Amino acid sequence: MIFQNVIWAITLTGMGLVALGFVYAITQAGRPAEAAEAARVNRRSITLRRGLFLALLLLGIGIPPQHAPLQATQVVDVIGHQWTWDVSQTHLKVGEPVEFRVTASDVNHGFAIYAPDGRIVTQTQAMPGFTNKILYTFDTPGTYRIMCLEYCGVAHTGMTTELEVAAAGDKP
Ligand SMILES: [Cu+2]
Repeated sequence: MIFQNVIWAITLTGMGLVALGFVYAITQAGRPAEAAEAARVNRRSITLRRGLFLALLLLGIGIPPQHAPLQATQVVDVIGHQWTWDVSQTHLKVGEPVEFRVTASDVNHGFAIYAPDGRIVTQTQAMPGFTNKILYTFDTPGTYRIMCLEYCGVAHTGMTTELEVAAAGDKP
């Protein structure tokens, strides 16, 4: 299972629990409170909050750090400059994961890859002093276009370059 899908499932479960909490609160609204009942609910709420805090703490410890290697067979270092892309490797293969490590040397840029049919396939921010990683597997060979998605100065629109993605078995 892909890591993002695990996080997505955890997020949905959490959202579901919060929604159930709201439904419970709504069904209980308007009921007169008794002192003993209020004290019991308060104690229970403290116990629940402690348990939730502990669960989140344990979950947080179990999540792998962002700087961990993504185990891609192809790695591409990308640096955005005003107004060019410095791409370490422009010839890639279909069907094998590519790790893009994206940063910038000057200002924020938007790193986006467009398929030959003009459809955007993946994107991230290119930020000075920080490296964003994308793991992407090309499923169609062809000439892909890298474009900047964030206005970064007067020649922003010219900030494009190309990636050649070869079919499996072809010479990259
Ligand atoms: Cu730009």
